[in-house]
Amino acid sequence: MRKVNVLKYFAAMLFGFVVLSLSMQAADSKMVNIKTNACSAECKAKLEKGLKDVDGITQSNLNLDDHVVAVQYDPAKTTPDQIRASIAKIGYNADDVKASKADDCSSKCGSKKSVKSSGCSKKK
Ligand SMILES: [Cu+2]
Repeated sequence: MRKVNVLKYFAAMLFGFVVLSLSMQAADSKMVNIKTNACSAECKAKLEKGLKDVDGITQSNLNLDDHVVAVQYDPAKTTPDQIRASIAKIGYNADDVKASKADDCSSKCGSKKSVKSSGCSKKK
């Protein structure tokens, strides 16, 4: 009998913990969509890899069709403006923030949609 009660207690604890951690996760992360000029698989890899190293960013995914990067972040650690600045530093325009280095892969794509699947370093 006692054993059953202990099991129930642990089950309730576990359930409570799961609910708590899920709600904390939801409260701790926000999403922001940022328009970039990144357009190729090469850009995507570079941008997502760069954002992965930024403190407060938990996840990012660039959509190559509309050039919008969806960034999941911790609002206690960073802000959309800081994320835009980080994207500009990596080498891409982010909404109104221009990339800090113009000579980038992104300046070679942009015009042609066909660049999408190939790398930007490829000569036209
Ligand atoms: Cu590119």
